[in-house]
Formats: sequence, C-alpha cells, structure tokens
Amino acid sequence: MKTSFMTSNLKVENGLALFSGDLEKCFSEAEKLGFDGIEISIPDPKEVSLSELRSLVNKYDVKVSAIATGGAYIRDGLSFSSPEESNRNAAIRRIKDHLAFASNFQAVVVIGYMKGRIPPGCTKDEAEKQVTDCLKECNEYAAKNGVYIVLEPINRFEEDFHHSILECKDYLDKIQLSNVKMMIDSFHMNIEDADMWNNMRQAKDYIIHVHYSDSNRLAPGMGHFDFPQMTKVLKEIGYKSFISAEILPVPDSHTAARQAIKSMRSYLK
Ligand code: LER
Ligand code: MN
Repeated sequence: MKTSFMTSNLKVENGLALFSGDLEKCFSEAEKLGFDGIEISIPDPKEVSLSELRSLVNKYDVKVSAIATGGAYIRDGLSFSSPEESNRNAAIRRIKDHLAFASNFQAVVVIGYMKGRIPPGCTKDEAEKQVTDCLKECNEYAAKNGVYIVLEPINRFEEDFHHSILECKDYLDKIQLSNVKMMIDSFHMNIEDADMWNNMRQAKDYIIHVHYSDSNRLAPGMGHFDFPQMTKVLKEIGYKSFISAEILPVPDSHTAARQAIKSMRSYLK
C-alpha cells in the first residue's frame, strides 16, 4: 500500500486539507516526510496549471493519488441530483474536466458531495435516477480516458445517498458501470457501517481508494478508530493502492502530517 495526504489547491481555513493553497509546499513536505503521494481537492481544474503540477510530480517524485471534487458542489453549487437540468449538465462538464485532468496522473476522481442532496418534493429514487444518468455519461468519458471514478459513501449528516459501504456496493451492483468503483473513508465507516470489516470484505472488488481519518477527523492515532484492524483487513482483501490521510490541519499541517505518516507506517509494518 502507498500513503498520501489530502490537500486543496485553494487556501481553506479548518478544512480537511493540509498545507492548503500551497502545492509546492505539499510536494516538498510529502517528500520530506516520506509520503508516496498527495490527493488534491480541486473545485475547478481550470484553476490549476497542469504543466506546473506535472513538474512538481517530477521534481519531488511524489504522485497524485486522487482528485477530490467536493468543492464543485460546496463552492460552485453543482450537483448530479439538482432539479435543474442546466446545473446537472454543468456538473457533468465539470467532472469530465476533473477526469481529463486526473488522466495525466493515473489518479482516481472522487465523487462524494457531487451526488448532491435530494431536492424538496423529489423522492430518493427520482434523485438517484438523476445521479445515475449523470454517472453514465461520466463513465463513458472515464473509460475513454482510462481513468476511474470512485464513489465515496458519506455519513447521513453530510449527504443523502449510499451512506454505508454495503449501500454503495448494492448501488454499484445495480448500475454496472465499468469505470465507476468505490472508495471508503474510516470516518464515515465509523458512523455508518455496523460491521465494518465484513462490509469491506464484501465490497473488496470495488474498493480502489481509501481515506484514513480518525473518529475526530484528526490524524490516525489521535482518536479511537481501530486502524491496525482496518489495515489488516485491507491487506487481507489484497488492497494495494493509496491510504490517504484526510484530516484537519490540527494543531498545524506539519504536525498533523507527521503524526499521520508515523501512524500509517506503524500499521503497514
Ligand atoms: C467528507 O466528509 C469527505 O469524507 C470527503 O472525502 C467528501 O468528498
Ligand atoms: Mn473522505
């Protein structure tokens, strides 16, 4: 398994991003601390220079593990379940931009908040159908570009679709899209998955990206989540890709990153 941490191309206060707004610093810190990659939350890929990012990857020999897209929902209000067709179309165009961008780095594209919330007056099935239609179009584009979308099960307080690993697995079984897989996040699992380890085993063929975040959203080891067990199950199911620390920069980015790599290394031993 490989290690990474989440950042953002934008400066965000108290977000789940380390060294946010300073990509060069992220790469140099990642290299110094021994991370294999960084995951970058990018609301709009047009706002990041592809050539600059490519040269940082080469300069520091640190990979881009994933591109997170939640900012397109949070900042720009785009979503796959919007009642407005023009909004859904803009959301599809934006995710295609993320996919094209990610294809330069063999990074996965995370879809969490972009699914949106169930609009008032709409049933869950109706809203889910809109999400599926958008995903179908993005899936075609992902397949053409050789990249994968990963759906993230997110807890019920933050979004309205597929809260647990098994709900997400059932949905993926139903939609059958070649380039749409799943990622899992320990923070959400801790809230939604009553039998976390068996749920991971059942969804193993879909899981291609992982967020490590303790029960309090601090670095692994700073809360009460059982990461040694999660890492053991990941090994057991043959998971080989990134475990990416998605954590608060508390008390500061450098201390949080140092704590994260120290813990993650100890679990991987
Ligand atoms: C939010 O809770 C989260 O886990 C992010 O990865 C959402 O995309
Ligand atoms: Mn996450």
